[in-house]
Amino acid sequence: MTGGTLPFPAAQTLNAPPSWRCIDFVSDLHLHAGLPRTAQALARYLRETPADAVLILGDLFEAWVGDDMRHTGFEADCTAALADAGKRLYLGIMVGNRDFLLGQEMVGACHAHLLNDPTILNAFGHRTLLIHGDELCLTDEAYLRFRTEVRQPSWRQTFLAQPLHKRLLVARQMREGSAKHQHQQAPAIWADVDEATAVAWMRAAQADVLVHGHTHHPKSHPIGAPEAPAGTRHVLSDWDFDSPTHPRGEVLRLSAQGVARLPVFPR
Ligand SMILES: [Mn+2]
Repeated sequence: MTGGTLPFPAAQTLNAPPSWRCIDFVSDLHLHAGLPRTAQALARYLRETPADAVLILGDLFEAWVGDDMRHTGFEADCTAALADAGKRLYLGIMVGNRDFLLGQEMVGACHAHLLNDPTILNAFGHRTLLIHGDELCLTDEAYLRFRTEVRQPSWRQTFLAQPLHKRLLVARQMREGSAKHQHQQAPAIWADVDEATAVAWMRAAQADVLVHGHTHHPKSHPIGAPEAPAGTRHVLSDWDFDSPTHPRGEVLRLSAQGVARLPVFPR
């Protein structure tokens, strides 16, 4: 597949009310029970942020095999922290490639709003295109075939009809398979968002800002050819405060003054 050939999917529009002063973006926390500090960092961040809206752009959870996961253990604690925030501010949750089965029940329990991928955010005089990013990593063809399959309503229904312990087993097997796959790849050839297609999507959305996660390579830079600039691309940071060697986590904050990258403090 070459750049620009993937049609722009039907997008949802989120109009920021005039009362909003600041909007935060985070993504790729990849929460699971083995990352207690990262979960604590999220809870603290949600308690302390002055933002009117927190928009989570995918892969909040490392694995999500159905909204019934929210009732116990680690996931129940995360749900409580999210729900506490969702009662005070606009909490938007977009699913990623890891937690694509997160659905309305979980979102409702968090007092949150499910964000379509893509969503166009109208705020502070800009149209900002929000995506997770996996769909535009066009070189990862095996993954894109998998994505098409598992996003079918029939696949979802069949999978979710299985008992929770079976679904958890499948998730573990998929994660182990994915870890093996990543291990075999040289670090230099990680899949990135196809910029030509991203520019085509920005034009289709009439957006001059693009915000996405997924690649774990945070940066902000102009996008589009120099003679035909399309605007600015902001790639979000992943979070991992349990890493002994490289603890990390960042918030992208949008306001009338522009965009800032802010560190997150785990405790
Ligand atoms: Mn992802």
